[in-house]
Amino acid sequence: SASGPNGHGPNGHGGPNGHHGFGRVARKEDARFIRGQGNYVDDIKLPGMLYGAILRSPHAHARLLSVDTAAAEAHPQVRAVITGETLAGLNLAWMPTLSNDVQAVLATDKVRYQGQEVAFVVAETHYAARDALELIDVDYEALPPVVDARTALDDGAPLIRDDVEGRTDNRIFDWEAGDAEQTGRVFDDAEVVIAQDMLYPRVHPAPLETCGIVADMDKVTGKLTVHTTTQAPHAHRTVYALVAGLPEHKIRVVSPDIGGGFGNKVGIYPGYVCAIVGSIVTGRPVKWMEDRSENLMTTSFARDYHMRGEIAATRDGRIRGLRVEVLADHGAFNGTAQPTKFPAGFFHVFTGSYDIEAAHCAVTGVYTNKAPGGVAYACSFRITEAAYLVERMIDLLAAELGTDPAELRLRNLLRAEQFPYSSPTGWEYDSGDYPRTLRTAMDIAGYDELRAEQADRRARAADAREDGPLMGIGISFFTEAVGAGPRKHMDILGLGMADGAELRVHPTGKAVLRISVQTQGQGHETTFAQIVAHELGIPVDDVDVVHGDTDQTPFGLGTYGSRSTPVSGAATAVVARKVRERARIVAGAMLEADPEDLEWTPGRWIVRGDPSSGATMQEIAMAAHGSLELPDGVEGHLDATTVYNPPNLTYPFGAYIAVVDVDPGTGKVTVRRFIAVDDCGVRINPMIVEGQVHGGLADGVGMALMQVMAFDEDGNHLGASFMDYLLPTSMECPSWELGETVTPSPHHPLGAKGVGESATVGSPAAIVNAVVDALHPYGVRHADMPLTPANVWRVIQGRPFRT
Ligand code: MCN
Ligand code: CUN
Repeated sequence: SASGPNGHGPNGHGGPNGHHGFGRVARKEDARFIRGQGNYVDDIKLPGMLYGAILRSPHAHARLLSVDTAAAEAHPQVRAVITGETLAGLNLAWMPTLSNDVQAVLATDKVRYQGQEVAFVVAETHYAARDALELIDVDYEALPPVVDARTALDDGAPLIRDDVEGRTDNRIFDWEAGDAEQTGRVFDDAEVVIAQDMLYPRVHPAPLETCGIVADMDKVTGKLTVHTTTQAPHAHRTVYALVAGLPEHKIRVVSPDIGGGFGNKVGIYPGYVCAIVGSIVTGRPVKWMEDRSENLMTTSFARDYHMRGEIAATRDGRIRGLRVEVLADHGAFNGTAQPTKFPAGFFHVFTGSYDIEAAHCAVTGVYTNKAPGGVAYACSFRITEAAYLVERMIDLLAAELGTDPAELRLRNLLRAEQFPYSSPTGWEYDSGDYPRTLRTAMDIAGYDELRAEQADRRARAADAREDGPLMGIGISFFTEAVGAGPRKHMDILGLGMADGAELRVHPTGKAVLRISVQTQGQGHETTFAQIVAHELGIPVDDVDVVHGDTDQTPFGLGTYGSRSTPVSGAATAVVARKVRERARIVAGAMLEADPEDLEWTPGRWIVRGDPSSGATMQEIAMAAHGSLELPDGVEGHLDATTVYNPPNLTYPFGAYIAVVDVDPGTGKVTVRRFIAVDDCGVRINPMIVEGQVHGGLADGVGMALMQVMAFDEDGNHLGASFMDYLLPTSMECPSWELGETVTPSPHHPLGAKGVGESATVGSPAAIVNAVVDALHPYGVRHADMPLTPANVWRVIQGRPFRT
């Protein structure tokens, strides 16, 4: 049902959520959020609950000589002090990471980054636990740290992972994709070759709610219940089962309301394991909540890719080859989250949206003395870095050739007739019409007029030596690969990436959908109800969505990589269609007709061609639970279950245009306008999609202009508060100008593609391209993020202004 761009129109029939399907339905979950009645982990208070706090390393790299806990244990309110030694006795000092490495839960031998977990105190109150941390006496022998990834493989670099037998250096992996030889040949006879080094700095997802857990081990039943901030409850349960040796049916993971995830809540952190052990040791529930600095210093970072890009082209602007070398800083333990076979995630989709003959990338991962657990922050598994790289390279090429960057893109974008498209690094893009999307963005922007305004301003600045702001226009076009993923291609820690769904229909026609994905703000309680309503023709308000509790939902891998709509959304459509088919048989019995002779009209099965003879979903549901005689072999009720294994990923895309003004006196960048045209196939709820895009665009402003997790040469973390690590606010954001095109995914039952990370992936390059474009009269080719006033000012110092 490729309805118009806005689904079935605003708010449809009846009250807002009497709506029977897709469209701008008001978010159901907001009823509690706007009343301040959300229920977050830190709101949970269990009888007898204790509080945990973590002692953390002040050093980036040091040998642990001794940990004296006697004074802390003597504190009247302290119930337990757990150290690495305690955990080693339980065989829990180390835990597996999402990348098949191991990570220290509490340090036993060395500390390997500032903020690493050293001891865990459990006390009657949060304050007592914190106070007792100061009574623990730790003796460290400081070691030289590896702070800059570019020195990690130097001869004589300090060895970080001496816990692994036989390891002699800080190399984690070497990985490549594409055809090196073919790409080499294309570069050898290319007319134009351009190379550029660039850094995608280390940033942080920084959700407003930090990470936390309430662990409750019931010694009588042997059942462990954890309430926790997780984007993937079922995956966490399986990892706990494997780590702790507990059977899965004795573990219940509950994820209540989540105050933003952005990838930060995919992994399992040492504090979670400590709280569980704390509950086992004390026999009481234990709560542990991070504070802001702990969240910024120790949990999943994002990016930290040192990239060298090379692009080969003809003189008249036909791109022929792309080659990339990456040095990936993974921190002290390789805890990045991505499908097992892909140590650099989906970075190798880096040819992006262009028709390129040959491509090759080589990625080397290294350990450094920084926090582990990368890939988080709306990245589509490293596609953020990939999209940034290719979009910068295209602008560099445009500048070299003296071609307009929009023109260069239009000349090289994949054309509609090339889909499904097989990329040089092995991807099959499902659908797209890229030039149409870029032209739509250019129309909204008034691209030609903007270029004319820019030329005029530059001329005036050159003639009159005006000191006014410099205007820049930046484009980025991105393609994502989201909806991981087909079982034959990918798994995480051996777990396949298919999702279950269960749908029950009560006798009165009200429905309950059970899914495994976990909303963190994306509005699943609304959009998944809309999918069921759309398929069964019942009101959205008649569908309840149950999620975030492993005891109540089918298995599935959770919400990240914008996979909820592509995978669980598809599962929901499939299970609803199963219910609809069961309803057809019941309707046949009710109408005394052959089910084959019935046809579906929204909400009703009717005798083909006779709308006066039919049964609504509500009537059918009642009959299915009643005394109506059903044909032999047909079970009563309408309930159904399914497991959806996606045949391919979905490939959403978009064209973004940023207009910036740069003050050459201060280096301050103002984003004057931002045009975003997204294509995520069929939109279930256009309002929620636009909200997702707004959020991601703000992320882009943050990364492009403000954010970096910096470290000094001793490995001290310099961004551990919101005074130093800046979040964009409405003050830094323009009023977003959105457009859309709709190219349905041919393999998704609803034609939908994911969208939750699109704008974060696509927007940084547009802003950086715009700033570099503004600085063009100074001969600037490239500048690394974040383009803070100081960085921009420094880049243009000593350079003459020439048009
Ligand atoms: N949607 C739609 N039509 C489409 C595609 C999506 O109506 N064609 C709706 C979906 O039904 C869902 C929302 O848009 O309600 C996002 O869907 P999807 O693209 O499937 O992404 P996920 O639900 O899997 O969300 C994950 C994604 C990721 S990975 C990060 S990171 C991120 C993001 O979502 N974190 C977020 N957006 C976020 N938004 C909020 N408020 N908070 C976060 O932590
Ligand atoms: Cu990469 S952040 Mo989102 O996939 O949870």
